[in-house]
Parts: sequence; C-alpha cells; structure tokens
Amino acid sequence: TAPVLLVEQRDGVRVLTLNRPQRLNAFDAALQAALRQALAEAGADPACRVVLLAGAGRGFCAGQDLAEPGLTDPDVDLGAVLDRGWNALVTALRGLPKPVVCAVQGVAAGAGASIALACDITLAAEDAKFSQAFIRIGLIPDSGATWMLPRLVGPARARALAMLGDTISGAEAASMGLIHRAVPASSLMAEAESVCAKLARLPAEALAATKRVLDAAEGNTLEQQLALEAEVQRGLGRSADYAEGVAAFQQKRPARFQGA
Ligand code: T3D
Repeated sequence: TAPVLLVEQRDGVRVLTLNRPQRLNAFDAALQAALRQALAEAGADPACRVVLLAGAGRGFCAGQDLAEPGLTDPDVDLGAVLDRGWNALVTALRGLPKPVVCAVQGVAAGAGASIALACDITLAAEDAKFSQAFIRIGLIPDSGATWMLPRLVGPARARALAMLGDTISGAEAASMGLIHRAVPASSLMAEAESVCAKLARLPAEALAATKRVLDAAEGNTLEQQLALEAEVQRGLGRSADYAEGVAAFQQKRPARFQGA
C-alpha cells in the first residue's frame, strides 16, 4: 500500500505530500502521526531549509477523516483526540524554526483549511475551495481556526466564514487576506516551488526568527515587541549571514547566505 505521506527532498526543500487522495487527503491517525514525525525530522535536518506541504490528487485536505471509527462515540473525549492530533500538528507547524509553504488545490475543508492557514506562506489555485466545514457537522472551527481567522480576515468576515461554513474560492481567499496568493491551478506547484527556492536561498536564522517574532507579536504590547525585536536583532547582528548580507550590498553582488 502507498504511504499516507510522501516525503521528498529537492535541494533545500522538504516536500511533504498528503497521500490519501481517495478521501481527499482527510487525516486519519496514521497520517497525523506521519506528518508529525516528518515535521520533527525536517526541523532536525540541516539539509532542510524549507518545507512545502501539498496534497495528492484533486484536493488538498478534507480535514478529519470522518470514517475513522468511534468519533461520535459518547465515551470518546474529542478534546483529547484534538490535543493529541490536530493541536499537536498546528503547534509543530507554527513552532518549526523553518518556513512552511502550503500549496492548496481543490478542497481545504475543516481542519484541512486550518492546517493551510497555520503554514507561513499559503498559495492556492484560483478555483480552490476553502470551507470552515465544521458547523455542518455540529462542531466549532478547530485546529487553531478560531485564532487564525479573525487575525487574518478581521472579526466580521471570520464570524461569517465560521458560522455559515460557506465555501470560498482560492481567489476570494487571497483577496480577503486569508492566504498569501491565488494562482492559476496549472501553475500552482511551479509557483509554490519558486517561493520555496527563494526561501531556501534566504538567511535561515533570520527566517526562523521572523516566524517566531511575528507569532510572539500576537500576545505582546508594542513595548514588549520593540524589546523583543531589539533582543533578536542583537543576536542576528553578530551572525555571519548579516555580515555577508551587508558585504554583498556594499560590493554590489548577490549574497551567499550560509545559515546559522
Ligand atoms: O474528530 C476530531 O478530532 C474533531 C476534529 C475535527 C476537525 C475537522 O476537520 S471537522 C470537518 C471534517 N470535514 C468535513 O466535514 C468535510 C467532509 N467532506 C465534504 O463535505 C466533501 O467531501 C467536500 C465538500 C470536502 C468535497 O466534496 P466533493 O463532492 O468534491 O467530494 P466527495 O465526493 O464528497 O468526496 C470524495 C471522497 O472523499 C468520498 O469518498 P467516496 O464516496 O468516493 O468513497 C468522500 O466520502 C471522501 N471524503 C471526503 N471528505 C472526507 C472523506 N472521507 C472521510 N473523511 C472526510 N473528511
């Protein structure tokens, strides 16, 4: 049987492809575990500078595999299931000290949309279909969606998306700021790979710090954030990449960053 997650390394880019296309890449426990492990390995491997998350087949991800046994069993603690599964994944994606690019074609429904929103830079096909499908099955948006949505699109749109569960296209998602960019479906993977290639050439330590400091801003006052920026910049100011970046600028040549 085919692996539920395909893992490939292309130059500095670790490509992770959800591979349960017959279920629109809905996550069962095996896919949860495989992606968690792949993210841990990507984080630990210096050869990996960027992660690209994609889905095989006609959709990105339809969220939780609703055919998994026991989900609606009253004895099952869905909160604990979330904690061990989706919540751990969102934490791993946000905590990974490397950029994660996401390419969405077809559906990104329920927690499948949440995962796409938790990535650092999300591209989608113009005709992709994002939906906060949770309400249709009697749940709230989860896997971080109630935190991400208002921050990305503002409270009014977040409420409408969450409460109505309507499907919006990739083009609409981009125009309301839910994702970075929508592109023609035929060029989605090429565009995503080009973003990854660019990130792979940029200074790794500064990219990791950018991700961490932007996330910290969500809970900080301006004063706290200014102090954090100063602290992080103090460290980066002593890095080889900063010296190289400034030297390259002065010598009017492209910079060759090494990473940490
Ligand atoms: O349990 C917890 O831990 C709580 C956490 C919850 C997190 C969540 O993600 S809740 C939300 C779960 N997801 C959904 O509710 C979406 C369910 N899927 C759909 O509504 C539709 O499939 C779509 C609108 C996404 C796409 O529709 P369409 O017409 O393009 O495709 P389809 O025919 O419905 O699906 C194709 C196949 O994939 C089909 O299988 P079949 O009939 O050909 O054998 C369908 O059953 C399967 N599939 C699609 N989504 C799921 C799924 N199988 C299992 N789980 C799914 N989520």
